Amino acid sequence: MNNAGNTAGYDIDAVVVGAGFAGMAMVRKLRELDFTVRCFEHGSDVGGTWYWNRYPGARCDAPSMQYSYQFSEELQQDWHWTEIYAAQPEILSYAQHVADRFSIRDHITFNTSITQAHYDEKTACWEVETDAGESLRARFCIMATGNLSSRLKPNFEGLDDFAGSWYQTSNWPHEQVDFTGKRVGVVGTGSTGIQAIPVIAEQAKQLSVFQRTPQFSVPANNAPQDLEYEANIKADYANFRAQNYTKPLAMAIDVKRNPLKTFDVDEHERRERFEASWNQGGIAMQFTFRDSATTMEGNEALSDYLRDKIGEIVADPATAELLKPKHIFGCKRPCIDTDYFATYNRDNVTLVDCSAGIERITASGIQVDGVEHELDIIVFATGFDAITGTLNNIDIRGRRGLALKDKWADGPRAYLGLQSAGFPNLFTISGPGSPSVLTNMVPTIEQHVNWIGDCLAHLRDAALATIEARQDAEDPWVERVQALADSTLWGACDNWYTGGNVAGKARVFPIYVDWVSYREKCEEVVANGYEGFALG
Ligand code: N01
Repeated sequence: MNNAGNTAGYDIDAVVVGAGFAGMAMVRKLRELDFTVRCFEHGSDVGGTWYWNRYPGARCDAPSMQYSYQFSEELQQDWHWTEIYAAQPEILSYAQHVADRFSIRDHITFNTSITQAHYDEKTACWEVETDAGESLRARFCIMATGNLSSRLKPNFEGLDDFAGSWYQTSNWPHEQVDFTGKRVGVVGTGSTGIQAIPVIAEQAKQLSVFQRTPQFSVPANNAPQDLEYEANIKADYANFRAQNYTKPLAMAIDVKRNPLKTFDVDEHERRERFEASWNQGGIAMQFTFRDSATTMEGNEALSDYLRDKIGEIVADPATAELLKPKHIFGCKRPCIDTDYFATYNRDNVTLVDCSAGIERITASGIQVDGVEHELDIIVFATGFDAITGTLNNIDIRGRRGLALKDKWADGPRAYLGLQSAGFPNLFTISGPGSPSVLTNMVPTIEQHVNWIGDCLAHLRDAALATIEARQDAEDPWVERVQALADSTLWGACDNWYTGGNVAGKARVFPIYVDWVSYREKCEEVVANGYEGFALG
């Protein structure tokens, strides 16, 4: 399908927005299928999340032998991950290697954002415009814009007056920031802050952590890659990947699935089992008992164990108390750390309770409860307008000029998280209504990429021009997503899953919580002739 300058009314088969792991895989897949494609990326290189979030301590919390592409056997055989959980520089260099190895960069325009994408019903084309003033017409528009890509700007009163330097973890400079001899303040104690704080503490003269809400965190127990383990996986990588696709979260978790519920065992055994999960580290903790994440009693037992752990690690009782979360485990995305709680035992680290809010930023620091904390550098790790933020920032209009952000004003509505009714030939990779951020992202991105690629090839083979989610498929899907979410405890407090961290944003849990049934449904839909989609 080489249609550049064609007479069919479009310049290119597909526009892909974003060159993170999703956009790169999509470009490669489309080229493999001989579609013409152009990808636009706001950054100056590939890598998405791993391009922007280059703050000290940034590291993946899914094992890298799994958080990696599987489309090329040669690639997965050749690449060696040096640690169980790779650090950001290694993941970024992997993305760059993939881009070079598969000539993906040839199709990417960097330093360029898509500002609008309007559907032209007459020609069944997407009219796309960039912030560089370029316009082009594409048959398909594929949003690979990421779930955590729209950073929340720090909007603290007085920030402009601050005489020192400030940084945002999600827009970290490419040059190293030197904290030596500096008084540093970190605002935010989510996954990002919890990774950055121990590393910054090692360099800074004084570190003040401004905590609004304490968080649960479990040690990663990261270690150098075990070469025997790596060799075993590489001996039959394809089978390992195939097995993982059948597992919850699309990930092999090295933990025996416990058929027991929390209170099926006595207190002593319960403690021993929690202890074993803690020592194993990573996300095993939440699978200690069958009901750890699903019932209030099970959750409370796990939460209490984790609060006790904080008390054991942190020497100062008042600081330990302040660090203990009051919410239940999992209603904010649990964190995985290296030496986070132990960092508060350092003489140069102070925890500042800003649960009543940061009053203002002054020329010389941050003021909380009338007390000014003097700082040379402030690091904001204050999170994202997740899942819909980046999509809503693009002027996307479907049939009859309907704006996607208006359709989604009360929460995103999409079928399988792949398409939204009224927006033909527009796809979202890991979009709202798919399992996305509750899975191991790279394999589940590839599942979407393959689904979309195969779908476009099917349309071409069948001489069809459009595919569009049907309203009567989308509505029950949205209800199903909500019903599944209601069976968990994850919507129980303000978090970025639900939009609860963004003022004025509609509160919805737009993530399908069961990867296994989701993948089966996607396959079933295709087997039934793209059931729930209108093909035209
Ligand atoms: O963002 P967050 P994040 N005044 O929203 C605080 C993924 N990730 O960047 O809880 C004071 O979780 C806010 O406080 P509160 C992962 O999925 C993965 O840390 O809203 N504080 C919170 O403490 C993760 O969940 C990896 O009360 C303010 C923090 O800022 C997701 O990204 C690594 C404030 C924001 O936490 C997002 O994590 C890193 C204010 N005005 C991230 N506004 C790995 O794979 C916000 N806060 C390892």
